[in-house]
Amino acid sequence: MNILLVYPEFPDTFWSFKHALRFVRKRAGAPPLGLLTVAAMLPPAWKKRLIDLNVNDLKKQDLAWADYVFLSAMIVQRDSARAVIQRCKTAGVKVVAGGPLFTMEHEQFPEVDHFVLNEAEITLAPFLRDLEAGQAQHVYASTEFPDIHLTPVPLWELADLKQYDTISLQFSRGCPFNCDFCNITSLLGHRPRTKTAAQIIAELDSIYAMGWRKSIFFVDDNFIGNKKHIKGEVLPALIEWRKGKSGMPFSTEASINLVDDPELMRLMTRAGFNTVFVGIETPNEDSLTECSKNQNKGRDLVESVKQLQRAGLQVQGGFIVGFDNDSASIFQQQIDFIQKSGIVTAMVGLLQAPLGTRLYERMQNEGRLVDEFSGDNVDGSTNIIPRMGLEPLREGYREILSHIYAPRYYYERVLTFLREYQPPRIRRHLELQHILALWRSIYQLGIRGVERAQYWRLFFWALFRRPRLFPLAITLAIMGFHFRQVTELHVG
Ligand code: B12
Repeated sequence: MNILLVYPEFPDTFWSFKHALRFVRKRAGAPPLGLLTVAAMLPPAWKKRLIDLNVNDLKKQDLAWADYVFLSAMIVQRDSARAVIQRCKTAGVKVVAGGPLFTMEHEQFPEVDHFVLNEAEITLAPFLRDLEAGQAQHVYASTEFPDIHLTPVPLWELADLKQYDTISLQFSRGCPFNCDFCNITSLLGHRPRTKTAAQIIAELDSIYAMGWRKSIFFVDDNFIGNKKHIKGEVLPALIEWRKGKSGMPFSTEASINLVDDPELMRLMTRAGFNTVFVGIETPNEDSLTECSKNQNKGRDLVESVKQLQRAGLQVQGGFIVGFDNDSASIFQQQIDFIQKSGIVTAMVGLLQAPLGTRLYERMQNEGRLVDEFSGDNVDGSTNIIPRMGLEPLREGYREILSHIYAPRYYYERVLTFLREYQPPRIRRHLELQHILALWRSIYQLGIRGVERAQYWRLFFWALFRRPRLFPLAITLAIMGFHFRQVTELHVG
């Protein structure tokens, strides 16, 4: 059996990092972990190949080779996924589809032969059994959440790793919190399900053995969802694993209460974590109450962010505007917060209500749902009618984005952050591409760019005042270029 695993193309979005990846000559952020995990669950005798459309084209001969195309996608990849399905139909290849896009809206894709929805640890085996018996059904779905102790090491060797900047791996699924706009708990449950330390070490070993030294993104919904387990077992194992190795800095996603546990922060940075994405959402306490983001309430959020930075963790933040409790002053409040906290990568979006959330239900009951869900929470669109009115919200949103990603404010924020930041000691692994990226940044940002004054100021500040942070300073300058391109795309 020949299985072609296909990952559709991402549009030019905030998280695509397309404009930044050009500097390091990479085609895409990370290989598709879902597909590579599924590949490892297929019979070993089957032949498997991966086409990530963010990296390669899908050629006629690829389709001619395949008995089945296994397709995975997020909602933002909807258009590209449709085009792939169409091509498979024309070529007469059967399509098996899974992953978040199809789990949420498989009815929209009548041409797909088989849907293997939810988590493949439960739904794939019955599909494979039926396929072998020649009686595969149209839809396999489950409301159960599998134990991920048995999830195999993903087949990273199917991906052309040279084309990527990061590798994602997963330690846990699910989140213990209850934010009303987030669909993670309906997709993956409340109780964090974790892998064992041995599983994670086996995954890291296989990546390290392939020669990978660049960053690793732990794509957990909340890495600290089960503190006891990570403090007692996983982080000590990671600290041990890291000894004598170079490169492979870790990043992840976690809730703000990480800052309440200094030992946890210390263990994380010793294990090699240097970046954490945190859902900050809003400095407006009433809006935090409205969306039940209780873990963010009753604390000085700017101070919490700075504590994380001082501990060695760069904080990337998610922000939302458009809560019912937001007034016209929210836009300036968000700008002030973002600038003051030194959150360089600030993902700001309009409040959206994904299917399966409590917010969705409330909006439906109040007759405030509109349109379909774009799936990109940073494109200035929303599927709800905001209380403050759509136009004022969009206008304020544009104001935030054009402010925080304008070179003057962006670079000011980079400096605010770097002044605070105490990076963990991770033995550096220098690659030729990093040096070339520096030259490209000098040309693109320092000579041709509108940000040239700010670029050189940061360049010399880092070089002379904080030389250890110089590579990070250049990386952030390059990311700022990407954010501005995407922002201009959405807000003009
Ligand atoms: C890592 C990640 C990213 C990375 C993607 C890196 C990459 N190239 O893979 C980055 C940071 C770029 C990203 C960005 C975004 N993401 Co994201 N992301 C995730 C996250 C945290 C983990 C994904 C992952 O790798 N999981 C691990 C693998 C093993 O799980 P999986 O892919 O779901 O695969 C399993 C099953 O789905 C199934 N399966 C998957 N594919 C297939 C295919 C077949 C054929 C079969 C049989 C089974 C199958 O089997 C696997 C094993 O069980 C998820 C949340 C989550 N926990 O899943 C959100 C998630 C996928 N992201 C989401 C969203 C909305 C986004 C963004 C729009 C913005 C945002 N809020 O984050 C952007 C859009 C991307 C873009 N470029 O514009 C949503 C998608 C919702 C949807 N229905 O589409 C999710 C589910 C989070 C959420 N709250 O809903 N994201």
